[in-house]
Amino acid sequence: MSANSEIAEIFDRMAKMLELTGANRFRVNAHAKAARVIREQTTDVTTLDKKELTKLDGIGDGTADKILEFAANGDIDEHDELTSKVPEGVLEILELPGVGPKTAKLMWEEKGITDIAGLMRAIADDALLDLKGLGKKSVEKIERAIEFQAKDQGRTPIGRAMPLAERLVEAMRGVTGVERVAYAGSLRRGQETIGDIDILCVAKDRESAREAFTSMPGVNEVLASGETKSSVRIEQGSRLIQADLRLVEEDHWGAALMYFTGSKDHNVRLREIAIKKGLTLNEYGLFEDDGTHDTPPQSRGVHPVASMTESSIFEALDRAFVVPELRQDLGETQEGWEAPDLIELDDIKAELHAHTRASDGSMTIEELAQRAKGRGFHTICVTDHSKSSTIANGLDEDRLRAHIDAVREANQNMKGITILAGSEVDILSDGSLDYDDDLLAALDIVVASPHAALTQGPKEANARLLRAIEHSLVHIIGHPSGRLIASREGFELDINTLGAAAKEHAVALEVNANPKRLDLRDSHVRAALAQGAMIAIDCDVHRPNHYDFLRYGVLTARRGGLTKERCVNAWSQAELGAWLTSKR
Ligand code: DGT
Ligand code: CA
Ligand code: CA
Ligand code: ZN
Repeated sequence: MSANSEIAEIFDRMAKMLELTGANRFRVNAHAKAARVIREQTTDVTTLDKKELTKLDGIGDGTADKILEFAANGDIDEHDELTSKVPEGVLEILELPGVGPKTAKLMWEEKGITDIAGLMRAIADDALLDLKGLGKKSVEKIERAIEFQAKDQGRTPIGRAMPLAERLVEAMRGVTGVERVAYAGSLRRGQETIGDIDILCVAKDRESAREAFTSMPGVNEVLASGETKSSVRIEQGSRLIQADLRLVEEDHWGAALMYFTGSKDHNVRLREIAIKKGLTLNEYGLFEDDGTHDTPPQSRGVHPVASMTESSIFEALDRAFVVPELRQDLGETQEGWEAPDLIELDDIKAELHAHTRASDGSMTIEELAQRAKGRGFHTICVTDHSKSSTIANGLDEDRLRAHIDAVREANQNMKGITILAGSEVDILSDGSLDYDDDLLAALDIVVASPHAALTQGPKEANARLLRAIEHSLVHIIGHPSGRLIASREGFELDINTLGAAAKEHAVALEVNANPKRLDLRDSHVRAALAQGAMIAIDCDVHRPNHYDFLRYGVLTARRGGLTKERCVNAWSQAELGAWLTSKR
């Protein structure tokens, strides 16, 4: 973690703890503001002196002193003091959707609830209902949130696991004697969450490979270090992630990669196919073997039919090569299955959902566009929030009109990329939109997204989304289910109905590429495509580095079987323009 994000996190925590200990609003807000400002700095704030710090908008004398304190000591006294007052578990409770600071404070002070386990007991005992402002419905909501989190516990979002895995692979590649390294497992399949990171390695000198792996920076604990497998727990942000290193031989690299990439169900199918052909498939290769021996073929010196590469194994099984993302046991191992030409990162030529400082983004229109241009995009759409999203500083009608003018002007001035004026318009709880049609019609693009009332039941939620799809001025439905991975379940989508309606009304359904969202998810994409719908893959850019989310959106879409023809972001400028104007 960079110093800035570390300090920003500390200020965020302080803001929460101040609120929980009843500090005044002004102090709470000053800390929260400081966190936002620090997070957005491009220079390391620990290198600045007091004068430079106080020049930053939102950093006063007191905050500057605390940053200097952190730069000098690596911590902040006020933070330590608050940490000693507020139990860690209370902060965890505060993270639950549906629990605000007021509620967490009441639970703590009046019921002595200081962790999730205590909260679960209190719910089971019906002990929360006499707390001010907590009705039966809100207690049920909290209970669901806890259950939902428990389900996903221990799994790491791909957005955290991938950078770590890449760092590990890169570091191993630099170790003397290491000839091949790759990550396998759920990460290679592009799953939205990862249980552990599986790394395969071919090394001349196994001892130094093992040694390098178990002493990698960030390793917190070595769980095992044996002849062929080492396991460590490694720090990434505030989490510990398990990573396994498996040492394999060059001559069965493909078989090992295939075995440890999985999925388990996919592997089971392949082994069944092998058996039917009188062969045995394992992590050492594909062998001629009738299955009557006690020892495995590789131990009897049987020479494999295929083992060096994955494709040679698929070929020897008379099956088409299956990219890792599709190894899901959804028919891809059947005879005659045809590999779709899946969308690739480089196919994406437009970002259609992005925010500027006008609402809750950190960039100006020009910065946003420069970055898009740097990525080789032909189009960037400016889609700031609409008026009902007050927390996100959504634009009222007057501000939106002025913003449209500003976008048009920026578009005039900037060469090499087209900047379109749009909005991310709230889909209100009844499915109506947050602006009048006249104003929507003045926009080049309308992304309609649900932001509030995200706990609606399926009937209401699907009717709400359907109404937005049917609206003649809408192009894209943004993060349709509203889920947040491991924290909010979101709507239960009737994806078949929504996909069919999206096709009928020429609306694209979004795969929001933010790794906290990945919404639509892989199975939704698959179903929506089967109904003929188009898909948008958007980063929902708020900060410069959010363009990097794209890979996660693409992986999710690939898992759903998306080809570039059906992805609006992969269309040429002319095709995209024709679709957008067809709704004006
Ligand atoms: P994860 O880590 O829970 O996100 O999921 P995976 O798929 O990475 O699973 P993991 O780490 O337990 O194992 C990696 C791959 O190794 C898995 O996808 C298939 C293969 N594998 C592991 N254990 C077995 C097994 O007992 N049987 C079979 N057929 N394959 C296995
Ligand atoms: Ca794994
Ligand atoms: Ca594993
Ligand atoms: Zn957005």
